[in-house]
Amino acid sequence: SNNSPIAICTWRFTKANATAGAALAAGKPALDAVIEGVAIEEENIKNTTVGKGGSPDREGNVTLDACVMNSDGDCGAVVCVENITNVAALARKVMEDTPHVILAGDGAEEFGYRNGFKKENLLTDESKLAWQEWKKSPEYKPLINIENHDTIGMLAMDSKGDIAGACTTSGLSYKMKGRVGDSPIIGSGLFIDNEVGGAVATGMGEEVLKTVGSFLIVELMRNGMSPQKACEEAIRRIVTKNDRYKGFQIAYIAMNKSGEVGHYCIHEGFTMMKYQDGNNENIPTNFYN
Ligand code: SD4
Repeated sequence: SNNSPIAICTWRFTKANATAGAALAAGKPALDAVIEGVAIEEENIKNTTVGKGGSPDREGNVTLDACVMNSDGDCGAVVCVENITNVAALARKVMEDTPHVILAGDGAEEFGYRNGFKKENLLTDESKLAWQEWKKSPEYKPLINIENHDTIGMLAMDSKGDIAGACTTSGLSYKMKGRVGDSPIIGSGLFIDNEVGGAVATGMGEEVLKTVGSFLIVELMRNGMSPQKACEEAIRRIVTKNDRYKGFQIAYIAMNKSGEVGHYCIHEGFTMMKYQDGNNENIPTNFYN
Protein backbone atom coordinates (compact mmCIF):
# COMPACT_ATOMS: atom_id res chain seq x y z
CA SER A 1 0.00 0.00 0.00
CA ASN A 2 1.02 3.61 -0.28
CA ASN A 3 0.09 5.49 2.87
CA SER A 4 0.88 9.01 3.80
CA PRO A 5 3.20 8.52 6.79
CA ILE A 6 2.31 9.96 10.20
CA ALA A 7 4.36 10.68 13.32
CA ILE A 8 2.84 11.81 16.61
CA CYS A 9 4.52 12.50 19.92
CA THR A 10 3.78 13.73 23.42
CA TRP A 11 4.23 17.41 24.35
CA ARG A 12 5.61 20.17 22.17
CA PHE A 13 8.66 18.32 20.91
CA THR A 14 8.59 20.06 17.53
CA LYS A 15 12.05 19.10 16.34
CA ALA A 16 11.85 15.50 17.49
CA ASN A 17 8.57 15.00 15.66
CA ALA A 18 9.81 16.80 12.54
CA THR A 19 12.88 14.55 12.57
CA ALA A 20 10.69 11.44 12.66
CA GLY A 21 8.47 12.92 9.93
CA ALA A 22 11.45 13.60 7.69
CA ALA A 23 12.71 10.03 8.18
CA LEU A 24 9.27 8.69 7.22
CA ALA A 25 9.06 11.00 4.21
CA ALA A 26 12.45 9.62 3.11
CA GLY A 27 10.90 6.15 3.12
CA LYS A 28 12.43 4.87 6.35
CA PRO A 29 10.62 2.29 8.45
CA ALA A 30 8.54 3.45 11.41
CA LEU A 31 10.98 2.07 13.99
CA ASP A 32 13.94 4.00 12.53
CA ALA A 33 11.81 7.14 12.48
CA VAL A 34 10.76 7.00 16.14
CA ILE A 35 14.27 6.22 17.35
CA GLU A 36 15.75 9.12 15.36
CA GLY A 37 12.94 11.33 16.62
CA VAL A 38 13.20 10.64 20.34
CA ALA A 39 17.02 10.82 20.19
CA ILE A 40 16.64 14.59 19.68
CA GLU A 41 15.19 14.92 23.18
CA GLU A 42 17.49 12.32 24.75
CA GLU A 43 20.38 14.50 23.59
CA ASN A 44 18.75 17.82 24.49
CA ILE A 45 20.34 18.78 27.81
CA LYS A 46 17.68 21.45 28.38
CA ASN A 47 15.02 18.76 28.68
CA THR A 48 15.09 17.79 32.35
CA THR A 49 12.86 14.72 31.97
CA VAL A 50 14.56 12.77 29.19
CA GLY A 51 18.09 11.50 28.59
CA LYS A 52 21.15 13.64 29.24
CA GLY A 53 20.24 16.56 31.49
CA GLY A 54 17.35 14.61 33.00
CA SER A 55 16.69 15.17 36.71
CA PRO A 56 18.39 12.65 39.00
CA ASP A 57 16.88 10.51 41.74
CA ARG A 58 17.01 11.69 45.39
CA GLU A 59 20.62 10.59 45.67
CA GLY A 60 21.81 12.35 42.54
CA ASN A 61 21.87 9.40 40.12
CA VAL A 62 20.36 9.99 36.68
CA THR A 63 18.61 6.72 35.77
CA LEU A 64 16.82 6.32 32.46
CA ASP A 65 13.94 4.09 31.31
CA ALA A 66 13.01 3.37 27.68
CA CYS A 67 11.27 0.89 25.44
CA VAL A 68 10.51 0.33 21.80
CA MET A 69 8.01 -1.85 19.97
CA ASN A 70 7.88 -2.67 16.29
CA SER A 71 5.26 -3.75 13.81
CA ASP A 72 6.14 -7.45 14.20
CA GLY A 73 5.10 -7.32 17.84
CA ASP A 74 8.70 -7.51 19.04
CA CYS A 75 9.79 -5.23 21.82
CA GLY A 76 12.79 -4.26 23.92
CA ALA A 77 13.32 -2.22 27.05
CA VAL A 78 15.98 -0.96 29.41
CA VAL A 79 15.23 0.13 32.96
CA CYS A 80 17.20 2.18 35.47
CA VAL A 81 20.20 2.68 33.16
CA GLU A 82 22.93 5.16 34.03
CA ASN A 83 25.55 6.86 31.83
CA ILE A 84 24.05 6.17 28.40
CA THR A 85 22.10 8.90 26.58
CA ASN A 86 20.34 7.09 23.73
CA VAL A 87 18.40 4.53 25.71
CA ALA A 88 15.65 4.06 23.10
CA ALA A 89 18.33 2.91 20.65
CA LEU A 90 19.70 0.69 23.44
CA ALA A 91 16.22 -0.81 23.95
CA ARG A 92 16.10 -1.54 20.22
CA LYS A 93 19.44 -3.33 20.51
CA VAL A 94 18.02 -5.47 23.34
CA MET A 95 15.06 -6.29 21.10
CA GLU A 96 17.14 -7.15 18.06
CA ASP A 97 20.32 -8.69 19.46
CA THR A 98 19.35 -10.56 22.63
CA PRO A 99 16.89 -13.33 23.46
CA HIS A 100 15.36 -11.02 26.11
CA VAL A 101 12.91 -8.16 26.31
CA ILE A 102 14.15 -6.18 29.33
CA LEU A 103 17.65 -5.48 30.64
CA ALA A 104 18.07 -3.56 33.90
CA GLY A 105 20.74 -1.32 35.43
CA ASP A 106 24.37 -2.45 35.14
CA GLY A 107 23.47 -5.30 32.82
CA ALA A 108 21.89 -2.92 30.34
CA GLU A 109 24.81 -0.51 30.68
CA GLU A 110 27.46 -3.17 30.06
CA PHE A 111 25.49 -4.51 27.10
CA GLY A 112 25.43 -0.95 25.75
CA TYR A 113 29.20 -0.45 26.02
CA ARG A 114 29.83 -3.79 24.33
CA ASN A 115 27.69 -2.52 21.47
CA GLY A 116 29.40 0.82 20.98
CA PHE A 117 27.26 3.07 23.19
CA LYS A 118 29.34 5.82 24.79
CA LYS A 119 29.72 6.25 28.55
CA GLU A 120 28.65 9.78 29.45
CA ASN A 121 27.91 11.76 32.57
CA LEU A 122 24.18 12.50 32.32
CA LEU A 123 24.10 14.89 35.28
CA THR A 124 24.66 18.38 33.88
CA ASP A 125 25.74 21.42 35.89
CA GLU A 126 22.16 22.69 35.72
CA SER A 127 20.49 19.45 36.80
CA LYS A 128 23.02 19.06 39.61
CA LEU A 129 22.34 22.58 40.86
CA ALA A 130 18.57 22.07 40.72
CA TRP A 131 18.94 18.82 42.67
CA GLN A 132 21.12 20.50 45.31
CA GLU A 133 18.50 23.22 45.62
CA TRP A 134 15.75 20.58 45.98
CA LYS A 135 17.72 18.81 48.72
CA LYS A 136 17.50 21.89 50.98
CA SER A 137 13.84 21.01 51.66
CA PRO A 138 13.37 17.63 50.04
CA GLU A 139 9.66 17.33 49.53
CA TYR A 140 8.52 14.76 47.01
CA LYS A 141 5.84 16.52 45.03
CA PRO A 142 5.75 15.72 41.34
CA LEU A 143 4.62 18.70 39.30
CA ILE A 144 1.47 18.44 37.24
CA ASN A 145 2.95 19.70 33.99
CA ILE A 146 6.71 20.09 34.05
CA GLU A 147 6.77 23.30 31.98
CA ASN A 148 5.18 21.32 29.20
CA HIS A 149 8.34 19.32 28.63
CA ASP A 150 8.13 15.75 29.68
CA THR A 151 8.67 12.16 28.75
CA ILE A 152 8.72 11.68 25.03
CA GLY A 153 6.52 8.95 23.64
CA MET A 154 6.27 8.68 19.86
CA LEU A 155 4.25 6.63 17.41
CA ALA A 156 4.85 6.43 13.67
CA MET A 157 3.17 4.83 10.70
CA ASP A 158 5.44 4.47 7.69
CA SER A 159 4.69 4.47 3.96
CA LYS A 160 3.97 0.73 4.12
CA GLY A 161 1.36 1.36 6.78
CA ASP A 162 3.40 -0.31 9.51
CA ILE A 163 3.34 1.13 13.02
CA ALA A 164 6.15 1.30 15.61
CA GLY A 165 6.72 3.32 18.79
CA ALA A 166 9.26 4.43 21.37
CA CYS A 167 9.07 5.88 24.85
CA THR A 168 12.05 7.35 26.76
CA THR A 169 12.39 9.21 30.06
CA SER A 170 14.46 10.00 33.11
CA GLY A 171 11.31 9.29 35.10
CA LEU A 172 9.94 11.39 37.91
CA SER A 173 12.38 13.96 39.25
CA TYR A 174 13.89 13.03 42.62
CA LYS A 175 12.29 9.60 42.60
CA MET A 176 13.51 6.90 44.98
CA LYS A 177 16.68 5.11 43.95
CA GLY A 178 15.74 2.12 41.82
CA ARG A 179 12.28 3.42 40.95
CA VAL A 180 11.04 2.37 37.52
CA GLY A 181 7.98 3.98 35.95
CA ASP A 182 5.58 3.03 33.21
CA SER A 183 7.65 4.30 30.31
CA PRO A 184 9.80 1.17 29.75
CA ILE A 185 7.02 -1.28 30.57
CA ILE A 186 5.40 -2.75 27.48
CA GLY A 187 1.63 -2.37 27.68
CA SER A 188 1.81 0.50 30.17
CA GLY A 189 4.02 3.24 28.70
CA LEU A 190 3.75 1.90 25.15
CA PHE A 191 1.93 -0.73 23.16
CA ILE A 192 1.73 -1.47 19.45
CA ASP A 193 -0.35 -4.02 17.62
CA ASN A 194 0.20 -3.58 13.92
CA GLU A 195 -3.26 -4.98 13.12
CA VAL A 196 -4.88 -2.28 15.23
CA GLY A 197 -2.67 0.67 16.16
CA GLY A 198 -0.56 1.98 19.01
CA ALA A 199 -0.67 4.06 22.17
CA VAL A 200 1.82 5.78 24.43
CA ALA A 201 1.62 7.48 27.84
CA THR A 202 3.20 10.33 29.74
CA GLY A 203 2.71 11.55 33.30
CA MET A 204 2.41 9.81 36.65
CA GLY A 205 3.78 6.40 35.78
CA GLU A 206 2.48 4.56 38.82
CA GLU A 207 -1.12 5.21 37.77
CA VAL A 208 -0.44 4.19 34.16
CA LEU A 209 1.10 0.94 35.42
CA LYS A 210 -1.90 0.16 37.62
CA THR A 211 -4.26 0.40 34.66
CA VAL A 212 -1.93 -0.97 31.92
CA GLY A 213 -2.99 2.07 29.96
CA SER A 214 -1.42 1.66 26.52
CA PHE A 215 -2.48 -1.97 26.16
CA LEU A 216 -5.97 -0.99 27.27
CA ILE A 217 -6.20 1.68 24.57
CA VAL A 218 -5.06 -0.70 21.83
CA GLU A 219 -7.55 -3.35 22.97
CA LEU A 220 -10.36 -0.81 23.00
CA MET A 221 -9.44 0.22 19.45
CA ARG A 222 -9.40 -3.46 18.45
CA ASN A 223 -12.97 -3.66 19.67
CA GLY A 224 -13.96 -0.76 17.46
CA MET A 225 -13.40 2.37 19.52
CA SER A 226 -11.81 5.40 17.87
CA PRO A 227 -8.34 6.38 19.15
CA GLN A 228 -9.93 9.45 20.74
CA LYS A 229 -12.61 7.52 22.65
CA ALA A 230 -10.07 4.89 23.68
CA CYS A 231 -7.74 7.53 25.19
CA GLU A 232 -10.71 9.06 27.04
CA GLU A 233 -11.72 5.68 28.44
CA ALA A 234 -8.17 4.95 29.65
CA ILE A 235 -8.15 8.29 31.52
CA ARG A 236 -11.63 7.53 32.89
CA ARG A 237 -10.35 4.28 34.41
CA ILE A 238 -7.88 6.35 36.46
CA VAL A 239 -9.96 9.33 37.50
CA THR A 240 -12.96 7.29 38.64
CA LYS A 241 -10.94 5.29 41.20
CA ASN A 242 -10.49 8.13 43.71
CA ASP A 243 -9.67 11.84 43.94
CA ARG A 244 -5.92 11.57 43.77
CA TYR A 245 -5.95 12.42 40.06
CA LYS A 246 -6.37 16.06 41.11
CA GLY A 247 -2.69 16.07 42.01
CA PHE A 248 -1.12 14.50 38.95
CA GLN A 249 -1.15 14.61 35.18
CA ILE A 250 -1.45 11.73 32.76
CA ALA A 251 -1.82 11.99 29.01
CA TYR A 252 -2.27 9.37 26.32
CA ILE A 253 -1.84 9.61 22.58
CA ALA A 254 -2.92 6.90 20.14
CA MET A 255 -3.11 6.09 16.44
CA ASN A 256 -5.01 3.44 14.51
CA LYS A 257 -4.30 1.70 11.20
CA SER A 258 -6.39 4.21 9.25
CA GLY A 259 -4.15 7.00 10.51
CA GLU A 260 -6.75 8.46 12.88
CA VAL A 261 -5.21 9.85 16.05
CA GLY A 262 -6.52 10.44 19.55
CA HIS A 263 -5.21 12.22 22.63
CA TYR A 264 -6.58 13.00 26.07
CA CYS A 265 -5.27 14.01 29.47
CA ILE A 266 -6.38 14.72 33.02
CA HIS A 267 -5.43 18.40 33.37
CA GLU A 268 -5.12 21.30 30.97
CA GLY A 269 -1.60 21.91 29.69
CA PHE A 270 -0.73 18.83 27.66
CA THR A 271 -0.33 19.12 23.91
CA MET A 272 0.87 16.74 21.25
CA MET A 273 2.68 16.99 17.92
CA LYS A 274 1.43 15.55 14.66
CA TYR A 275 3.38 15.27 11.42
CA GLN A 276 1.67 14.37 8.16
CA ASP A 277 2.26 15.39 4.53
CA GLY A 278 5.08 17.78 5.43
CA ASN A 279 3.07 19.58 8.13
CA ASN A 280 4.25 19.37 11.72
CA GLU A 281 1.67 20.86 14.06
CA ASN A 282 1.18 21.25 17.77
CA ILE A 283 -2.33 20.23 18.84
CA PRO A 284 -3.90 21.12 22.19
CA THR A 285 -5.49 18.21 23.99
CA ASN A 286 -8.87 18.12 25.70
CA PHE A 287 -8.74 17.36 29.39
CA TYR A 288 -10.93 15.69 32.00
CA ASN A 289 -10.62 18.02 34.96
C1 SD4 B 1 7.37 8.06 34.68
N1 SD4 B 1 5.81 8.52 32.91
O1 SD4 B 1 8.52 7.70 34.93
C2 SD4 B 1 7.15 8.73 33.35
C3 SD4 B 1 7.63 10.12 33.45
C4 SD4 B 1 6.73 11.19 33.08
O2 SD4 B 1 5.77 13.10 34.02
O3 SD4 B 1 6.08 11.15 32.06
N2 SD4 B 1 6.68 12.17 33.97
O4 SD4 B 1 6.42 7.93 35.46
